[in-house]
Amino acid sequence: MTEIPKEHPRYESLMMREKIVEGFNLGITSQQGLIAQGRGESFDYLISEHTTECAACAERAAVAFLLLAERPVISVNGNTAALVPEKIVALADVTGAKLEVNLFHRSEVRMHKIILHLKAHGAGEVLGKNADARLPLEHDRGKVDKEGIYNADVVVVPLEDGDRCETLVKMGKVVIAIDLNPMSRTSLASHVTIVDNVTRAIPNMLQFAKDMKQNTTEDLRKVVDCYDNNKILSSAIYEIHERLMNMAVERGIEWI
Ligand code: PTJ
Repeated sequence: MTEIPKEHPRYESLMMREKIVEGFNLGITSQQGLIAQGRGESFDYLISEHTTECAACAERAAVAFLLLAERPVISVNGNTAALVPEKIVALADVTGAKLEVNLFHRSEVRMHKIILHLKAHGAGEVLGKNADARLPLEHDRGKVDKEGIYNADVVVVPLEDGDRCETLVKMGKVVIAIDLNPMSRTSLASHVTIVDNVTRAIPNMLQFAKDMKQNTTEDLRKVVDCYDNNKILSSAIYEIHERLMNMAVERGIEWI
């Protein structure tokens, strides 16, 4: 890993790159995952690389859905495994969710390496290898475990593709997406859209889960019932718009 000085103004962002590159070198992250990270970076820039108020609200609601769920599952791909292995394992632990590796660019070698990587970071059982059930999808993301995603009632999908997200919604599952692009198909199709970097979203969700774990079912239900994803998406887009306007003014661009 390249040494990045802590005082570098882009420290967090550069460290994320290092982790993704390390993930790639370990055979966890796909080549395409490197490109996806770049796409995420540009959207992260537009939200000032911080957790916005609406993202925090979505993260809290997501945790309430997870704690109320009967069969919650957190889906893990190559990017998530490289960026937040420890925290995603801890989140599954606190919420009682199962972990399932599900890859767009699936290979048995990568599946195996990601499962080992999660286990090295404290995971118990990690699903995904059996692939004994099939979602109605042409590509490999349709290969799932019967005891995991296939029968789940609530699924968390970080860095998802639109097809599978829409399929999971059609199957009647509550889908929680983590996606920095508030206008992606995934973001629009999900029940809860967290417009935040997975590196902030998962630790925030873990903290919410620890804080809310003792809440009554009634209290959790209140959080879920008053959640409005359309409001969250429109706030996310509004925040991007405002940030761009403010930046332009700060940088001396005159509006004509
Ligand atoms: O590991 P695999 O084989 O399953 O492949 C996974 C990738 C990430 C390659 C695959 O899912 C993919 O192609 O993803 P996309 O469509 O490039 O990215 C999905 C969304 O995630 C995009 O809207 C990105 O802006 C967003 N994104 C990228 N990095 C992050 C992110 N969202 C949150 N946190 C990030 N770090």
